[in-house]
Amino acid sequence: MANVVVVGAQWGDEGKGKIVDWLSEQADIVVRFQGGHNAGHTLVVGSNVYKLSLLPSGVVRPNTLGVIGNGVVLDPYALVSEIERITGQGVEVSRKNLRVADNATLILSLHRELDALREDGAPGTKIGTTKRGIGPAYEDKVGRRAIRLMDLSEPDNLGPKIERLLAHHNALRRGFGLPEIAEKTIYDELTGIADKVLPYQDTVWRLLDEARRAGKRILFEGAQGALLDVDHGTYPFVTSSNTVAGQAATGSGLGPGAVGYVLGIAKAYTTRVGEGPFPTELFDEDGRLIGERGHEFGTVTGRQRRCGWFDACLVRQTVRTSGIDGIALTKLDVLDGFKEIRICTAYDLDGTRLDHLPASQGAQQRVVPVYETFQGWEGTTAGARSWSELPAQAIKYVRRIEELIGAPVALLSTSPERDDTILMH
Ligand code: 2SA
Ligand code: MG
Repeated sequence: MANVVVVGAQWGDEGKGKIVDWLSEQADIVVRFQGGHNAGHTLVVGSNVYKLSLLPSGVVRPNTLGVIGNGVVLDPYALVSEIERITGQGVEVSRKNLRVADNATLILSLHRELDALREDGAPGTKIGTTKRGIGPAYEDKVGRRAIRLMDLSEPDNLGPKIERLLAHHNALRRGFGLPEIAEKTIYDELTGIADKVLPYQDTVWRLLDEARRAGKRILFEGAQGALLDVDHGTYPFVTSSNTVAGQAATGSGLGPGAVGYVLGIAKAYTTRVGEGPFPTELFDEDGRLIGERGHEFGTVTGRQRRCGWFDACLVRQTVRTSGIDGIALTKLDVLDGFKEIRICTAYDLDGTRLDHLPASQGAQQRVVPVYETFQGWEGTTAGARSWSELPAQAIKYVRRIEELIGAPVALLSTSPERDDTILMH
C-alpha cells in the first residue's frame, strides 16, 4: 500500500478524523504537516469519543507513532493540555507514540492576542478565524523571526531571538495602543513549558525518511480543507498554511515522491465556518435542516457552520489542486429523507458560464451556482456497510458526483462509527 495523504476537499470539517483513524489501522506513522490547534478531529472509537486538535489521530491507537511535522504551528501550552486531556481518557502519550519536529514554529500568547484583536477589534480585518494565533505565528515564521521548538533547548540563546521577535511585535502593539511586552515575559512563557514539550522533539525529516526506506507506512493527516489553502483557497478568507496535498511533503520534510495516494474527503453537501464566499450556501429550511441533522458545529470553537448543497464545481477544482486520486464521501445520511437534492455543476458569472471558482474576490462573491436537481431517496443510508444496502437513488447521487468532480468515490462513510464505512472500488 502506498503512503496516503488525507486532505479536506472543501472548507474543512469533512469528517477527516474518522477516515484518518480508519486508515491509521494500517499505518505505522501518522503525520500532521500543516495548521495547528485550529483543527478539530472527532474520533469515535467504540464508546470513546476523542476530540483532538493538535495531536495526530494515530496517537489514540496502540503501535502507531504520531508525528507533528515542521509545517505545523505549535502552541506548546495547547499541546500539553491536550496531552493531559487525552491521558485522562486512558491514552498514554510519551515519546513512544509522539514526536514533534524540532524545527516547528511555536505559537505564543502574543499571537493569540493579535489574532483575537484583529477579529474583534480592528476594523476591516475579520476573517472568522479560530483565534488560536495561527495566522500571526505563520507570519512570524515567514518573517524569519519565529521562535521554534528547538530554541527551547538553548535557553541561554533565547534573548536575542526574543528581542528580534519583539522588535516587530512591540511596534505593532504600539500601533494598536497595546502595552509593550517585556523580553522576560516571553522568556518566562517559553521556559515555563519547555520541560514538558522538549521530550517529544526529534529530527522528524530524518525519522520519516528512515521509516519510509524501511518500508513503514506513513499516513499524512491534513487539517482544514483545500479551499482554505493560503494560495488556492478563497483568499483572504483562508487559513495561513497550505492545506493542499503537496504540503504533505514540505510540511514533514520529505520529497514529493513520498506521497503515494491522495485521498480527498468531501461531505455529501457543503459547510463552511467563518467569513468568505460560499456560492451554494442555503438560508432556508433546507439549510437549517442540514445543519441540525449533520450537527454542524465546530469541534474547536463550537461555532455554527454555514450549510449548503454539494458544490461539484469546487470539489472538481480541489481534486485538481490537490491531485486527489479518490474521494471519501461522508455524511450522505444527512440527506436521507430530502425530497429534492441539488448539486452545483457550474457557475454563472455576469452571464458567462464558468467551470471553476475564479480567483478574484469580487467574482467569488458574484458567481451564481448552476444547479442540477436530484430526486431524493426513501429509506436510510445511515449505518449502511455495503453498497447493496444503499437505496438506488442514493447510488445514483454518488455516481453523479463522481462524474462531475472527475474522481472516483473510493470510500463512503455512513455514520461516525469507524466500521460504518463502505469501500467502493
Ligand atoms: P485560522 O484560525 O486562522 O486557521 O482561521 C482561518 C480560516 O480557516 C477556517 N478554519 C477552519 N474551518 C473549518 N474547520 C476548522 N477547524 C475546526 C474544526 C473549526 C472550529 O475542525 O472543527 O472548531 O470552528 C478550521 N480551522 C480554521 C476558519 O473558520 C477561518 O475561516
Ligand atoms: Mg474539523
